[in-house]
Formats: sequence, C-alpha cells, structure tokens
Amino acid sequence: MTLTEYAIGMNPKLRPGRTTFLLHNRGRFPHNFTVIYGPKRFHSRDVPPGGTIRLTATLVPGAYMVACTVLSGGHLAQGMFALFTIGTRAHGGATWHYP
Ligand SMILES: [Cu+2]
Repeated sequence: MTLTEYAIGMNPKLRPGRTTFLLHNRGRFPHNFTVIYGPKRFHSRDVPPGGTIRLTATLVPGAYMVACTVLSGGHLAQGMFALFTIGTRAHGGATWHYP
C-alpha cells in the first residue's frame, strides 16, 4: 500500500489471518500506518520518504480504520485515513462473517 500527502492507498477488502502490510512511502514527508480495531491499536514506525516498512498482524473479520498519526494528528486532520473491512455483517448484527 502507498502513503502520500495526504492519503493511504490500499485495498478496502482484506482477508483474515496473518497479514503483512507492505508500506511504501511515495510522499515527501515521513508517514506512519496506525491501525484501529475496536479498542485495540497497533502501528508501524515512521516510514521515511521513499522508504518501505513491513508491519505484520493477525487480522480477524471486522471493520478497521487506518490513519497516519504523525505530528499529533496533523496529517490525519488533512484526511490521511482509510477504512478496510474483512468479511460482512449480516443485517446490522454484531457478528462479522468471512467470506
Ligand atoms: Cu502522514
């Protein structure tokens, strides 16, 4: 996936299981990749311009928000966030299913 000013380019539908995010910074400033899932959160180190960092996590079905959180949210305030989901939620219920 790509990090630029000020967007995160990624597939909005992912599969469950052990996942490695390959983070390419194609911008001019450092960016990071912070993932929020329910009350949980994990993140990459800052990726320098032109750099690539891997971030591995085990993902389960549900909805996730990702954001760049550098500069105390300065990039987030510019709209640098994205959403992705794993599976679907039937009729607004609490349970997510995959596929
Ligand atoms: Cu950023």
